[in-house]
Amino acid sequence: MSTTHATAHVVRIVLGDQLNRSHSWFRTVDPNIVYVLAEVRSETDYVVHHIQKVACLFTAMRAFAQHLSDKGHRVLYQRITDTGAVHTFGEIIERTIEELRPSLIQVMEPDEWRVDAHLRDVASRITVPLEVVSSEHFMTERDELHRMFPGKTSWRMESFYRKMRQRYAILMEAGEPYGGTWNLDSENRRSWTGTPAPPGDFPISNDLSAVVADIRKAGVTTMGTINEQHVAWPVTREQALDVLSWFIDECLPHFGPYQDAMTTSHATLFHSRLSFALNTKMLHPHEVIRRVEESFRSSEQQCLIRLSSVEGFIRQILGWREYVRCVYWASMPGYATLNVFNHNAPLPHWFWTGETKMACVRDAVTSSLNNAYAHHIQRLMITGNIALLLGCNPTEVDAWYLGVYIDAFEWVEMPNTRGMSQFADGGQMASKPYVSSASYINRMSDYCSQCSYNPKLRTGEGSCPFTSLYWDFFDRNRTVLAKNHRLGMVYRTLDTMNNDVRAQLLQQAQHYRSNADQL
Ligand code: FAD
Ligand code: DLZ
Ligand code: SF4
Repeated sequence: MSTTHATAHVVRIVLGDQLNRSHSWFRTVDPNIVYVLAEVRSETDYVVHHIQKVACLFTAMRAFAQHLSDKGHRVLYQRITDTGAVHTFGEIIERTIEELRPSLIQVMEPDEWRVDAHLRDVASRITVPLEVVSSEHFMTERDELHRMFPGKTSWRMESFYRKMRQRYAILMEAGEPYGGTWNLDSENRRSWTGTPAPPGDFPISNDLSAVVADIRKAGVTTMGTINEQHVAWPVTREQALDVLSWFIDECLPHFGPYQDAMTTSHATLFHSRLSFALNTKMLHPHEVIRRVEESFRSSEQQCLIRLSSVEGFIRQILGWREYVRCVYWASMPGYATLNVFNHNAPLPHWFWTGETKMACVRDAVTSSLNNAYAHHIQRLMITGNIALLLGCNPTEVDAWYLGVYIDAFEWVEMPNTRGMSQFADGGQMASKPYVSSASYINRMSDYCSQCSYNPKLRTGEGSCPFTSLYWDFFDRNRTVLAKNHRLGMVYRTLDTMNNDVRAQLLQQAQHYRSNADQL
């Protein structure tokens, strides 16, 4: 796969999450252009990643390089174990300049601020021009929020999403939302008690033993577990398309209503598991949306797929995914330090072991450690919820989320974690903090019946930590939150509570916060 040291006019760097076969770069084969992909320690080590994430990413990069080479492109690939390997993108570029003497270096727009800054620094040091081109992946530009909502410094996903539906004519009819409503979220809040039957077998199982051996040989520190011979993530475009077809056939009909449901008996329920394929650009968001809309329109006579499922799914990709990216680029680098509540508690040890008596947290953390995956509501309303209620430092929370999930890249991880789940931005991207007491978790899951704590008890031995911590959170963050009109009801309830009851709740919460590692 690697080329000789013959010179090249242009060197194009392809980052590990830029595996977009349809990019215009690859339309023609030109012997004067060399493509460079590299496994580097700067990327494996900026946070401790899940072993499945590193193994899948390296495998997908290797397969992509092989694909380019098979098509006749000149490709240089550095494996992490290569003798003489260098370990930043800057060093890769400098070495390539020395060896190939190009007159131009090109990169696709990186998705992370950290890498963007690094490449800008490299560009200022090298003698060859470095040109940045679009990754041709997203459906919005980095500065979209400024253009869509001039002068605003906080935004709401719903208005963004409606504009996107109109711009791309998705689920629209004669200029109006299909079915007459933009958002059918209110239909999507069912719990799951065994029916409908869970989806059929996931179509992918890869043997990644060889790449795992390389990662271990290189001494990369990782977290989580892996069953090396059966890794259930797509690592090529063909596999990603198989997952998309599987999702449409097996999951989409039930995606909407059970989107927020949680159960110990199925880790992914009707969720697509497409985020890794999307974030590494093996799939384009527009093609996923198109396939889903087409399957709905072709089945609508038979009513096989509900509009609420299709709308709910499309909103995640056309709405949330694009929106969080725009929030990221509108707010970095300052966003990474926001901490409106001054939360500074350490993340409890059970985030790395799953060893907690709270059944809901145990299930969400164990799934994360074993599968590099938890679905959205587990991330938001279980692990994110408890971290916020305990007052954990958002930087520690960010690092955990950025490491543990297969799909975690900072542009999408940080607005979701620091913004949506920890509300550390004070409401720049979400209108209120996503926290709940036991009653929500009990309603949406089968966790509480398997728990050492009692969801009905608010204080005393065995009382559910979520409930007392919930009231304590609003009580101690009154200065930041009391003026929020969406929280009027919460504060009215807190203020009309019997004084003794409130004092007991706050005392209980204080006890739990002081003993977080023992929960
Ligand atoms: P599905 O439920 O099947 O949804 C389909 C697709 O919609 C996903 O693949 C994803 O591309 C997109 N999507 C859904 N929700 C969001 C969202 N809130 N933001 C962006 N895209 C969304 N997603 C990531 O891709 N990377 C992350 O690092 C990440 N970190 C998160 C951290 C927290 C605290 C929370 C609350 C959410 C996070 N999400 C992240 C969003 C979401 O949880 C995942 O995209 C989703 O769970 C991936 O699983 P899936 O492919 O089965 O998704
Ligand atoms: C996440 C990651 C990891 C673990 N390793 C590599 C790597 O060795 N080489 C590479 O090019 N990319 C890797 N990545 C993805 C990058 O971190 C990602 O491309 C940038 O952060 C831009 O989003
Ligand atoms: Fe979670 Fe509380 Fe229910 Fe236990 S009782 S599963 S801690 S919500």
